[in-house]
Amino acid sequence: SKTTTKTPKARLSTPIDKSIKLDKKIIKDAIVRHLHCSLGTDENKANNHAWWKATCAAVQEQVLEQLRKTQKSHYLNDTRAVHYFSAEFLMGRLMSNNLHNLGMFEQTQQALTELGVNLTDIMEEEPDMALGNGGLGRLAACFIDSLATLDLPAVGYGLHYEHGLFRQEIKNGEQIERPDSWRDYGNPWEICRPESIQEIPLYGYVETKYGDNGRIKKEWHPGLIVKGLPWDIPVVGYGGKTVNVLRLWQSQASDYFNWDVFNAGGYLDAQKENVQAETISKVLYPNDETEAGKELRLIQQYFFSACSLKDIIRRYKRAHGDNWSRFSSQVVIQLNDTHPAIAIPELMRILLDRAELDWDTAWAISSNTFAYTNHTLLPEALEKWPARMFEKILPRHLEIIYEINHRFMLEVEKVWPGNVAMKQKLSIIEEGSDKMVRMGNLSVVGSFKVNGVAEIHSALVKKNLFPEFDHMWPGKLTNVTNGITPRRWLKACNPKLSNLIDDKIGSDWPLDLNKLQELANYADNAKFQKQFMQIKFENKQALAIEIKALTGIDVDPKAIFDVQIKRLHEYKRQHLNLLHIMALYRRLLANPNYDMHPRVFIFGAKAAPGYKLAKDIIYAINQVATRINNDKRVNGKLKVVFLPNYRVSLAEKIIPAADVSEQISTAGKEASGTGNMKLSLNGALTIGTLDGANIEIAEEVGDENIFIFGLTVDEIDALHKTGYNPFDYYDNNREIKAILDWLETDYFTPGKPGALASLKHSLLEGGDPYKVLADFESYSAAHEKVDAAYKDTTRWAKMAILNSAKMGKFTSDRSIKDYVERIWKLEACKVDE
Ligand code: 475
Repeated sequence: SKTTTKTPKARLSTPIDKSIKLDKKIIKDAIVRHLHCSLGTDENKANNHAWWKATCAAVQEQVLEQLRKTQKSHYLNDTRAVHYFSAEFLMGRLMSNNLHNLGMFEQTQQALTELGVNLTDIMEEEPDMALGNGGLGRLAACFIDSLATLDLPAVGYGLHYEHGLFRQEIKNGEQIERPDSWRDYGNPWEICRPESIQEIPLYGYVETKYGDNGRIKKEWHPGLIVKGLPWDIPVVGYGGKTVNVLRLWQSQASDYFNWDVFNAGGYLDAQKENVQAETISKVLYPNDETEAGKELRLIQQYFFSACSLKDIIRRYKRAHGDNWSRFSSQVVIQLNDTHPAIAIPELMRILLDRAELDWDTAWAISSNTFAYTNHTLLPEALEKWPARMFEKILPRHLEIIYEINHRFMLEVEKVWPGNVAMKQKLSIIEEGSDKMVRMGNLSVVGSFKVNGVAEIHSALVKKNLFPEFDHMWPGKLTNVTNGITPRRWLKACNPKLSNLIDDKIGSDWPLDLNKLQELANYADNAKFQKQFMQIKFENKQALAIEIKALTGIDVDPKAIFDVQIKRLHEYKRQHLNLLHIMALYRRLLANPNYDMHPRVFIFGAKAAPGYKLAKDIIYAINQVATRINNDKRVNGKLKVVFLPNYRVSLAEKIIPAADVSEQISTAGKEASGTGNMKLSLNGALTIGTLDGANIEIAEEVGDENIFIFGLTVDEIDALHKTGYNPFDYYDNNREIKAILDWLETDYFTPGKPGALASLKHSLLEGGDPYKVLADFESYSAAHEKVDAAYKDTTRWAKMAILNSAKMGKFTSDRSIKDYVERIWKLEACKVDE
């Protein structure tokens, strides 16, 4: 039947009937056909890379069929759609995810086995799509998975970086950055769409004209035009019905401007402009939560925002012509942080200068189209651009921003008459010797909703970051707690646990994660505990092999695997973890019978290349690791592993094998965290502060199934106000003093005394801005509780099971349903069969 049904609520699609249609014979034939016809090789000659590509091509056939059906349904229904604008999409690998979501994993595995090929091996051939730094980019990837799974009309828009996040090597304990070349041998999942190229103006000047009706008209004469070429990555929903797209823009030189130079014999000059244009999408900025303030970064942001807006408008006009009245009821744009906030003045420019609407009409459309997500309160991450740089690159946009601000200041005047200080505080323009454009303020003023990413974070956004905006527009600021896709972060990455869960409670939990609650009924069941912990053990064995291969270090899977995996940042406090490891080491040296279950501390972290102290911490972890791992005296009770090049595909191997999850940020600093959710879902117990989503995780699992320690947000505030002095802890705690002094010797850096001193200094003279010393004792005490709990194997098994069982809230499907209800007001659109 060819009927299309609209359902009022996001529907949970019934899983996987593809399996019946697609048997392994068909898959096998398709793989062999692609080996022959697309790759020009055969079964005897093909290496793993060729098998991987042929298998991708076979899978892509199914993907593209569903993509066509989805696009047709969306077109025929003329649905309202969400457009997720993000400078980052940290997708990782796509093969396993696509196979699972299409419901053809097992058949493909069997088909390949019959061809003498191992699916797990060939999946290792796929480079990660690392077009993001960390949490913010991975959240975008989880969200587009959920959007497709819930049959919601959605497009992801971003940049097609030629080089994603750098590859990290460790040489003599130090981080070395190497370029990431994820596309050197092509990307079998992406489709180039030259028919949808956009042209984007930059630089130049603005001319003021007087139109026939006496109205002032502005005309921007750009100094450079670049082309945006879209690449589409299909995003397969679970159940394989809806396939949405992630559209990523690549910059190219536009021949338009270069011809004159070229014809005049200036071939090389023309090439220079080409290089400049193509630089825009060359490389992802590797800064996590700091703003570099670089011109190229602003151009990147404008480039992808402008391409995406033009793309949206082209599609809107196809259905609605020049009638703009329905724009904001058909289009909602979610700004993933302020990185795409330039889209706000860009839409205003199009509505004013191109469509020639009056200001109020244009503003009504624009401000009902955008919504903004804030991901961090760290002041160094809040984007500000020098007005002078803005004027050079985007002169017309700066004018529009001034006008937005002028009108906003009139509103402020109404609420706080005569209050100059208030105007200075709220202004989109920061006055001073160098005027700055505050992108956060612009985003709040130009959006109809603003959300934080966990309850406490959203409360702090209201209380500390934007209190006056909350007063002016009650209800505009809201919360949507983050989530993760259980398809990638349990079903695909932990097949053994997934199968056990299927056997116990059935197989619809990937679509309805609250079903995991039923596992709580087996938390005390000795047989289930044994099965659950046996799987954890086997996952640890597999990780031990990986650790050996990557670092040469032997670890015992019977030890506690204690994991801290995330970007390296002082506020995340990897150095608190390290100080505690040194404390354990010291205790073991002082007392060889010191009672502790053997522990392996595992780190994975990249530091921004320009972040000196973060790199020093990586070096310190590696040096301490080398010393401890080679010290016979610790008697196998302590190992430290730094896994190089932490990324999505490595996370998928670490997380199923973790016993303990370190979530130890200074309270008030981690907006949400999402690794905390992934680890708990896979049965790791959290040791963590009352920060970000840890608080909501604790609410779900119960205080008895999590190890909470440290100062609360209010206590940190109070400490800050009374005046925090790290020397109080150094002088009064002998263990802290001994450890910090140890860092200054050459004990961990033979022949190089003082090589780790920067760490000590940041914690003492540097003022210990993240209160590491204040939380040390409480952290150490919490670790003693972890140790005691692990020794009681029955108790630990129960706690681990309850962690998995209680993670239902943290599926990104729930986050997306919250966005739909509170912000987007979207309807699901089923795809015709
Ligand atoms: C938070 N990245 C996590 C996660 O909401 C939270 C900033 C500037 C430039 C480049 N990248 C960034 C972030 O701000 C970021 O990743 N924030 C993170 O967003 C998702 O779970 O707590 O730190």
